[in-house]
Parts: sequence; C-alpha cells; structure tokens
Amino acid sequence: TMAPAIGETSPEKLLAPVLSAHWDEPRSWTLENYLRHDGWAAARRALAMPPDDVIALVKDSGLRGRGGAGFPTGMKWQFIPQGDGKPHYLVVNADESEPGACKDMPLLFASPHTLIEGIVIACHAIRSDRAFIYLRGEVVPVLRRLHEAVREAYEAGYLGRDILGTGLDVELTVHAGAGAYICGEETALLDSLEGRRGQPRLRPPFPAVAGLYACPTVVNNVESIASVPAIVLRGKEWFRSMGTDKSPGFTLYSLSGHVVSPGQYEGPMGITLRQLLDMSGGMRPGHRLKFWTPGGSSSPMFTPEHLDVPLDFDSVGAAGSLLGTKSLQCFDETTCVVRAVTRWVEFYAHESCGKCTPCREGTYWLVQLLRDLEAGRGRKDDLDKLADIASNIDGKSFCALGDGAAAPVVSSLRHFRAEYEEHITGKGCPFDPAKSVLWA
Ligand code: L3W
Ligand code: SF4
Repeated sequence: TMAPAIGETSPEKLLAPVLSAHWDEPRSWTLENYLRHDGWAAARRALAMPPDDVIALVKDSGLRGRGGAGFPTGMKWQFIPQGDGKPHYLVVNADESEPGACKDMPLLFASPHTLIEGIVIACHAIRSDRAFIYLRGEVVPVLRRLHEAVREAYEAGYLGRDILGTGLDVELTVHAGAGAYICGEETALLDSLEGRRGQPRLRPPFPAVAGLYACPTVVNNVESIASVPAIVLRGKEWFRSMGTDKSPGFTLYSLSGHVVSPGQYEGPMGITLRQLLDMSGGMRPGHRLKFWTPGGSSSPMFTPEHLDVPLDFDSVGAAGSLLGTKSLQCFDETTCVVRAVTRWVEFYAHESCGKCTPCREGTYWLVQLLRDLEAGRGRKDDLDKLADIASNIDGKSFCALGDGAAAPVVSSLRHFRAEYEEHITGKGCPFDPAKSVLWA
C-alpha cells in the first residue's frame, strides 16, 4: 500500500471548509447572508488589480479545473488573446451530469453568490463583459435559485454596468440546457448555447481561441470559478498550504453508494477514500467495499487495494484511473459488478451523441453483450468481444464520452474477470438484486 502522502492534511483542516462553510446556515443562498461572510470583498480587491495580476495570482495558486480534466485555470485564462478587438466570453459549465457527480448543484443551491462573485473576478481578468452559466435544465430548484441570485446581484450593483464603481461591466445570462450529458463537453455546450444541437467540435481550435460565436472563450466548471474569491482573499500561499504540490487546495468530493452518510465532503486535494470513509461513518454496517470510482463512472474503477491512493490528479492517474469530478461511488460485496457496468454503459449508449462511429455503434454493442451476460445468454467468447469493442472505442472516439464508456468495461474486466466468467458458466447473474439495492 502507498503512504498517504497528503502533506498538510490534519483533522482540523478537514473541519475548516471553504466552499461549503455556510451551506447549513438559514437562507445561506441570499446575498444578505453572503455579505455577512466577506462576500464581495474579494472582487473589491481583484477589480483594483490589473487583470494580468489576477491571472498571475490564480496561476500561481496552482488551481486546477474542477470539471474533470484538471487543466490549470490560470493558464486557461492566459490563453485569451489580448488586444484582438473581439469580444471575450466567460462560460460556466454547470451541466453537472457525470454519474456520481453531485457537487456543483449543491454549491449553486446553497451558495450561488460565490459563483457570481467568481464570475465577475474572472471577467475582469480575461477582459470580458459577457458571461453565461450553462445549467443542467432539469434541476429546476437550482435554476430558480440561480435566477433569483442573479436578480439580487443586478439590483445591488454587483452585475451590470460599472460594477463597484470600477468601470467594469458584466452582463450575466443563465441558460438552461435540456438535459443531454454531451452538452457538458465544452464544445458541445457552446454549440448548444448558440442554439444548435449539442455535438462536440473538433479541437483545436480550443475555445480559448475560437469558442462562443467564434470568439475567445473561457469555459470553466462551477467549482473552479467559485474557488477564485477565496484565493483572491486569502492568497496563493494559503491555497497551496492545502493539498499536494501539483494539486493544491481544497475541493468538493461527492460520496455515494453503500456508505453510511452519502453527501458532499469538502477536504484537501490528496485526501484518501479511507480517510473520507473514516470521517463519514464508512460503509454500511456489516458490509465491505468491493469496488469504487474515484471520478464517477467515466473513471476506471478502483478496488479496496486503492483505498490509500491520494485523491489528487497525479496520484490517481499513476494508479491507473482519473480523478475526474471526484465522485466517489462506493459499492459493497452485494453488488454485481456486471450489473453495475451494464447500468453505466446503458447510460453512455443513451447519451452518445451519434457523431462518431466507435462510440455510437460500440456503446450499443457493449450494452447487448452485457445484457446477455446478466440474462444468462453469455457465451464463452463474449468477454474477448467486450474487451475488443471497448478497445475500439477508447482513444478512437471523437470526444471523452467514448473513453468514459469504455472505462468501466475495461477496468471491471481487469479486476473482476472471474465474476464475468461466473455469469457464463452459471448461466446468469449469481447475485440477488434485492440485497444490493442502495439503502440510505
Ligand atoms: C487552450 C490548449 N486550451 C486543453 C483546455 C480545453 C479544456 C481543458 C481541458 O474534459 C474530462 C475528462 C474526464 N489551448 C489546450 C486548452 N485546453 N489544451 O483545457 O481539456 P481536456 O481536453 O483535457 O478535457 P475536457 O474534454 O475538457 C474531459 C471528465 O472531463 N469527464 C466528465 C466530466 C463530467 C463533468 C460533470 O458532470 N460535471 O464535469 C468525463 O470524461 O475527467 O478528462 O477546457 O479547452 N492547447
Ligand atoms: Fe458523440 Fe460519442 Fe463520438 Fe463523443 S464519442 S462525439 S458523444 S458519438
């Protein structure tokens, strides 16, 4: 097992949340409550700084994108060309849809003004006067709350013209998507925002060069932008005092599955699942962890042998998976891995946008083979077929959705091949589905 190399992590630190610090307060989502806790103090400071200094601060803090890829946020801002005469746009990706991910919606629900302040700071940094929040449209309570928060911010002069008397203008539009997973892919999101069917665009050019309406555009995840005010207020050294060298700071983990207390846990980057389970009451009594995902269903699954892998981008990558959205789905020994993988792959087949053949056709065939295994119609060569189809999707699809669909298949075959074989020799699923129903 690996040493839990999490540097500064101590129980005290785990108990000092930043993003989620005020979520439990009455009417935490109001501007009034936000102002009671240093709200807009960071923007006052940032708007008095030259934009390039704000970019440098975010870059030096080491903040990495919280939407899955972990791309350095400050570097992305720096890509926006200056003096190009074109409008610049900021687009916040709030299309949270990764199976297991549940952190952007709670953040928006409990603390929408943190995002709005972060948006104004980011617009100042990249010289943009137009921002959009692309929200997963089905989450109607969050949509309502966000509209209300934006209205409050406009009324109080934190959005609109001449913000805080600095001369900065920012118009912010909340756009509700129609609930397609692919619209969380940044270029499909931009197509959808422009009014077209959401399908990924070829990159390069990256959005930073040609994004919304072919203009330089920063696309950032909700949590990334919401982390900026605290960094501005408390400084890069403070941010770097948490987490690891290459993945600094605090972050939100979504814990779900057969655990005693599912929910959102804020902690330093580089905490381990063992520590999070210890803090939160662990697996349901009498049961033990069988497999889990570090970054939602698109990340190759882990087993109990990975309990001490530090949950930072590099360590999870070195252990053969992806930190992704930090969505820790935990399954105990009552769960059939083939059934879980079938359910995930059904999701990808349903959400495949159809643009490229490996993903469109491959996810369909994966589902057929997996359903056959579960129903007792599996044949001896099906496992090789599964592996073959998955390898023709992974790395050969137009966007990351295809890779994500292959990940649970490939990783479960690696860790649980014997269980797959049991489905063939035993002519069906050896598990009792009634026992593995998620409780909580
Ligand atoms: C300018 C360059 N910009 C890269 C930018 C790029 C993008 C970012 C990351 O996310 C991840 C996947 C899963 N000039 C640039 C450049 N950029 N090179 O950096 O880009 P990339 O391609 O590494 O990743 P991505 O396609 O943006 C895919 C995870 O997302 N995922 C699921 C996510 C789901 C959610 C959710 O539900 N909330 O986030 C599924 O696969 O980890 O790695 O902005 O433009 N030379
Ligand atoms: Fe569409 Fe899937 Fe191809 Fe992505 S990988 S472009 S979702 S068909």
